[in-house]
Amino acid sequence: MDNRTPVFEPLEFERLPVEEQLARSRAFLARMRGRRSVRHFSTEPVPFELIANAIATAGTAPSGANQQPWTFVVVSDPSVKQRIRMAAEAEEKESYERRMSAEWLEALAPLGTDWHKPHLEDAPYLIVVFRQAYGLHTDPQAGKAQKIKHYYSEESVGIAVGMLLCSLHEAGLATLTHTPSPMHFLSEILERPPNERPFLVIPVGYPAQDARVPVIRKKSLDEIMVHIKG
Ligand code: IYR
Repeated sequence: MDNRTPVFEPLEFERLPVEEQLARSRAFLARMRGRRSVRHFSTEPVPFELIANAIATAGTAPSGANQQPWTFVVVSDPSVKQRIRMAAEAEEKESYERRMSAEWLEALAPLGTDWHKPHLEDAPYLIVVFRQAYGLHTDPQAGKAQKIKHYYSEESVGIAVGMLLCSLHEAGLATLTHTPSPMHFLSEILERPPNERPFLVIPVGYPAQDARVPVIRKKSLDEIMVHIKG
């Protein structure tokens, strides 16, 4: 059989009573409303399985042509975390002091961020997410690696990261979505191949005892939803 011929199987789907649907949906919303981006981490260790399960959850995400164009690099080695912090702070210092526009700095002002990134060392784990801009397939006969076009890789990795964040939050952990810029230093430090582009750095751990977060508000449902009714 040609491997491009689709093979179908019955969908496994549990139809829930509507009361249970509503209860689950409300409980999930309430849980997710408690998620915050955290910049003050405790150094307390975290069970590794929580990280592994979150990445496995991200791996269930839908993706363009089911190409799953992601690699999640987990860093717990203190010396590698330190190198990442040093490189990120060097880029961020340059960005905050010279590269970012006044408009950008003004947009960030309510969050109170700056170039200091101690959380990159304090958090017990960094999950560095890479987007595979294209795939590499090595044909055992030809021997030479072939480039495979990837579709919607940005969208795919974004969805997977959303699911990763939900899993980590649900598991009682704090996260930050950190985008040092530029971030090619991550490919060098973590020795990733050229088809993998750094996408996000996610420090994961327990919040510090005295962790503080900026007072911000999320838009209301009315502000974000448009319902076209028949
Ligand atoms: N990458 C910088 C700046 C930054 C940019 C945005 I947009 C943010 O929402 C937050 C920070 C940093 O990580 O500090």
